[in-house]
Amino acid sequence: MTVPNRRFAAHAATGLEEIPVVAGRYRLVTYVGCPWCRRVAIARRLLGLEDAISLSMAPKAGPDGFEFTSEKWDFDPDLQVRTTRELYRRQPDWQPGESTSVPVLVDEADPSVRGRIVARESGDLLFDLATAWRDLQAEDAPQLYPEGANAEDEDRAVADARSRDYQASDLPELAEKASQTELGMWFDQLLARPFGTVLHSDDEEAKREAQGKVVAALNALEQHLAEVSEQGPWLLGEKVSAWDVRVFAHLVSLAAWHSREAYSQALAKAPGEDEGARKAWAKQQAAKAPAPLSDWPHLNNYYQGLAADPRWLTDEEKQLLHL
Ligand SMILES: N[C@@H](CCC(=O)N[C@@H](CS)C(=O)NCC(=O)O)C(=O)O
Repeated sequence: MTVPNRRFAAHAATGLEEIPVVAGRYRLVTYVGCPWCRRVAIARRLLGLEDAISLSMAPKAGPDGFEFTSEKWDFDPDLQVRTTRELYRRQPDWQPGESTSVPVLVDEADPSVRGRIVARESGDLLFDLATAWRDLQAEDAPQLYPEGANAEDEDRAVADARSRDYQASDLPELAEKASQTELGMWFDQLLARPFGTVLHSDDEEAKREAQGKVVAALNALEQHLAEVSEQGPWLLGEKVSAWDVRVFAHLVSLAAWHSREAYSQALAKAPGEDEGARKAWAKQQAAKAPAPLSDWPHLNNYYQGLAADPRWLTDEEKQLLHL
């Protein structure tokens, strides 16, 4: 058995196992460093769904998954788990060896288990919050997907886009078409997943190849932003879209990685014996390092502008990510 990934009931036509859209029933579970989680967390804030969907954000990564530490507790007081893996182990349908990834959405109304995992794919959650949850969104919530977007068409388009092998040079044509699904898949294939390889792979060859993809994708995004900047501040010019949410969420992780690298390089060079003084020196040096996206000025501008808006990046997230 595997923990299911359900979709919201507004998608009746899909025939998928569905869950109802109800305010106050679900909790989004994230890890602060995870860019896939960040997509959903940003959408929740932008759409004004904070009161409708509660949040448990793990601030730390540990040996047993992401840890819910705080000044007061070393567990999550609502879910009553120490880590995200513990939450998975408590699920009746989870078996050892199966995925323990975040983000997840838990149903707190299910009496059989405190926090039953009902959804665990960031792309689906982003789409569902933006579409199926429309009635509960703030009145001035932005429209992240085009009017009339529905899960049935979306799932078909996602399956189709998944089977394609996008190149960085496809971006101008995809941007012209402005399909959220294809732009999202282009980004996942060329930047989001390769960036995961850069961070986590032990294979140097695979890492180098992934790094090349990330740089090519950043170059293509830079060129694109330079072209649309006359029309407005967003990736599609005038209007914010789900594409911005995906891209910004990963730019934050890129910036956090850059900041960690700058710090550890400085620490290796820090003079003296006193650990505290060496760390303080490294912190000062790292703060003087060039901005993470300084090679891509339009992208840097785009990132800095959104990072200053707490709906896109909260003060708590900035502090935890050393940004
Ligand atoms: N398919 C997932 C991928 C999410 C993902 O890769 N999450 C990572 C953190 S960034 C994770 O939870 N890794 C730990 C694990 O799988 O146990 C999604 O997009 O929702």
